[in-house]
Amino acid sequence: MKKDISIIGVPMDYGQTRRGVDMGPSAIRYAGMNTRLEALGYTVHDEGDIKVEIKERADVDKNTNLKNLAAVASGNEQLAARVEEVREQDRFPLILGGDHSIAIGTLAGVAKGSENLGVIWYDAHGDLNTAETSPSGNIHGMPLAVSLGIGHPVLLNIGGYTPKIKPENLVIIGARSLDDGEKELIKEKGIKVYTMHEIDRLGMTQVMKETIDYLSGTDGVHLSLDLDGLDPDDAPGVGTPVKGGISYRESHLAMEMLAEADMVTSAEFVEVNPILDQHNKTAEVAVALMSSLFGDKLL
Ligand code: B3U
Ligand code: MN
Ligand code: MN
Repeated sequence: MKKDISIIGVPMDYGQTRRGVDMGPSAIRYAGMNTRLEALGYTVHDEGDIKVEIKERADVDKNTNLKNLAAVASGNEQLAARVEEVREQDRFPLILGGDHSIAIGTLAGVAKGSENLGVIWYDAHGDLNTAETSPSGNIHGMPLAVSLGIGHPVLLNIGGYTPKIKPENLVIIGARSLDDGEKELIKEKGIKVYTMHEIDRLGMTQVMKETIDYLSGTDGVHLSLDLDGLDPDDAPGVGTPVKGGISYRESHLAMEMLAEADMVTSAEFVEVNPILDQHNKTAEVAVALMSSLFGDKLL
């Protein structure tokens, strides 16, 4: 892992309809992120937040079936540019959400110039919808499809190129709420998915061993961790909780195994909504998981 970490907050809530997720970056900082990472020997450069323009919140557009396209696109364009700068400085980009639509900008920045970036998508959802398959028009349900090159041209062109990643370099972990169109896309593209069924059956140790092995030939791995991948008992402060999720302990194990494999080159922690949380518990979980990802050991 690089010894310099650059933190970028993205107070974005236009990718979905529940207010408060724009305060995620503050909640995560408040939970003691910088101190935890510094205690592990890293130099933390907190670059502050992207300026997300305040726009009138629009309902789903009849022509595009998307909500707030312009606001989501402009925040992501800025993010893509900032992430690219961090990479040029040879630092580890650590992005704080914000709703998951920000993965479009993060991936645009981290995948630039990389033919085979690996991605771990830790999430209850697939985020593989398009305007055509989305039940909601919420762009936070679409960033993975967009990164694979499927979606609205404005979103595809963020960062100036498409696609950002290849389906064979992607592993989804924790899925338990997939829409029909997403299931079709998974089958069509042959995407590797560990649903909760496989996690229960194989155990997290095996799931992570296989994931690490599967991604071993990539040029680095981006971890996109949606806190709703965890069980709502452990991470209640999210906009779309889904029962039966990954536990706190399994998540720590997953992060520790990634630290051991030393393959993660960028990460984002998204969908922390302090308004829906219990005493900042979900932000604290995010920080605890970051600490394991960056090599904290129990002994
Ligand atoms: N798949 C649904 C729900 C959803 C996706 N991501 C979240 N919720 N967090 C949709 O709206 O696309
Ligand atoms: Mn998500
Ligand atoms: Mn999700």
